[in-house]
Amino acid sequence: MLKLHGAPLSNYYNMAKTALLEKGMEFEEVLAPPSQEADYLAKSSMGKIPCLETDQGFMAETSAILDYLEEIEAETPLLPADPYQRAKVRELARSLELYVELVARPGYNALRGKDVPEHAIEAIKAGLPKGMAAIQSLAKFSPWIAGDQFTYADIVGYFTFVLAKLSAEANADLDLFAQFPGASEWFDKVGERDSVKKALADQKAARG
Ligand SMILES: N[C@@H](CCC(=O)N[C@@H](CS)C(=O)NCC(=O)O)C(=O)O
Repeated sequence: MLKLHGAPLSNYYNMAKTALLEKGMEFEEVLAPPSQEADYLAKSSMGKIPCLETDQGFMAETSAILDYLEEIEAETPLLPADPYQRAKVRELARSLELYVELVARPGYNALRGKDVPEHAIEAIKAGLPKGMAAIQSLAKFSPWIAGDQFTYADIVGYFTFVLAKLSAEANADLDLFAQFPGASEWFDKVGERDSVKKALADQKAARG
């Protein structure tokens, strides 16, 4: 059986977990913090979470995990059938990670009451509006982020914005959805899915 290693506090872990839940796949959760210990680095080369344990070995990087799940379980697809549309979903998911999640991430300390260095705040203020403009040009919200099919870009988007919105508010006094028609409605709609509710409930329980 597949084993997902990581922790429910991680937004990346929750992306992989939500995809497994959406697909109705059997999996076991193995609680593992990020680690630079040799035995964990052998499973996840940067020591990050999540990583997925399969019969053939381990893999890390959420985008690789999402693509792998899609290839082994195509009955409940999280990508469109058409190659161009599949690439557009991947383009959107990659853009969410590179231009929103990773830009907002240096500000997450503010959400734990810790200091964020001034240079990081400046990078968030400069980078997030640019990243959001890119997402705005790609997102459709009709009703899902990439069009009429619920895809893994919805999952990546949801768990990106859960934290990125808070980071933008705390560090840059910026409402990421303010000038983004359809974004709030889409976010709420994704949040109503059983898979997402389960991941959030487990996250809440882990916070104690
Ligand atoms: N690019 C990685 C990012 C995963 C990631 O950053 N995970 C965080 C937890 S949310 C982590 O393990 N942080 C510890 C570290 O960076 O050493 C992925 O797509 O899975």
